[in-house]
Amino acid sequence: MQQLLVTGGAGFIGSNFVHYVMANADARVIVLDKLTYAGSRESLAGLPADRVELVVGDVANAALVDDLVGRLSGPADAVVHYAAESHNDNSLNDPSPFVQTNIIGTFTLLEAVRRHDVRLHHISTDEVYGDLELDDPQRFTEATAYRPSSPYSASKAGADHLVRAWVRSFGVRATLSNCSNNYGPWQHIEKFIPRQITNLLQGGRAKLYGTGDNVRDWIHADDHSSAVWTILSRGEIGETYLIGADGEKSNREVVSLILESLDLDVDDFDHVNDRAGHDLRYAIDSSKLRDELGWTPEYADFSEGLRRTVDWYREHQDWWAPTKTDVENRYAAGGQ
Ligand code: NAD
Ligand code: TDX
Repeated sequence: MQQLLVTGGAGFIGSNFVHYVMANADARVIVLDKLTYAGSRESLAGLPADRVELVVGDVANAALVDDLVGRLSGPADAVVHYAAESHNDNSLNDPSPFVQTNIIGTFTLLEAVRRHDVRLHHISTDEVYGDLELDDPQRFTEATAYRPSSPYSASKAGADHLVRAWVRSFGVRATLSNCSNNYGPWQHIEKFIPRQITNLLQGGRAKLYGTGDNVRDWIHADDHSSAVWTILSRGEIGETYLIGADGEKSNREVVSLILESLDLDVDDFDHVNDRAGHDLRYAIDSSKLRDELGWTPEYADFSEGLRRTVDWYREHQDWWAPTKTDVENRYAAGGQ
């Protein structure tokens, strides 16, 4: 049976991928996850114990990573690397874990897959390309130059460069993907969409950074998982694929849709302090993935996906409510 090592598999997008693999493939998964504040065992609950093993540990722990990668020996076995510090605001407050996990962690993994000659798929973000003007007709493509803005995106850019260098210099069998903003179940409530939903569910108000004109290109996490699976199955070694679902929306539009889905007034939000260095717009052209590998997203209707996400947070208060006060206190300290 195919074996996958999924780093960061107890986080938002990694756990979605593990569920996807269990539902769609005949594979076993070892999850390597440090269970930082962003990881949760609950996100993996209910999966078959004989096919999913959770190893709690650090992707920058060379001995542990070498041992786990060494267990992969079948022709279709692979590492799928999601583990990262992932929140821009946190990277502005303390960049150090971002450098450690995103750069040193990726380096550690690369050395292990090089030693054991194991296939790697590296998960990255559209933020490595910096931002676009609101009226720029060009979207990001695989040829766009790197121009990261924040400590988070710079650390992801550094990791991407390491992966490409290991492909070229050492013949490591790796593919890369850079995806746009994800939404869906199990996303940490520090992030934009779940923060607004949970504020409103608790009777608070939505909080828009700055003017709210910033644009993000939203994709449901299920579609990110199917895209990664497509690349893992049919992608060409050494290639990068951009993943996006044509989901551009301004933050203000997203807040309005969330307010509407909760039957609240669409003006029921506050403008709060802007993020330092706040990227204006991201937008992905995913033609290469669609044309060369035949991938298409399933969630065509963002407002429907968002409504389902609102329902999910309503039904999973036990998961998020215990951390809500701490998260909001941290935002309040920064005027956000
Ligand atoms: P997340 O913060 O929800 O989850 C990250 C997971 O990694 C957590 O389970 C955490 O415990 C684990 N982790 C952190 N440091 C670790 C370490 N040193 N060793 C082992 N595990 C560690 O993040 P996410 O939103 O699910 O993002 C997953 C990946 O997808 C990241 O690489 C991120 O850069 C990328 N990405 C995210 C988005 C998005 O919109 N969220 C978009 C594009 C790409
Ligand atoms: O309360 C808020 N109000 C607000 O207006 C928060 C938390 C955010 N925002 C804005 C900032 C961004 O313009 O919403 C937008 C989205 O913010 P985040 O959820 O923090 O996402 P972003 O910074 O765009 O990065 C995300 O997408 C790319 C992920 O967190 C990254 O891991 C991924 O690489």
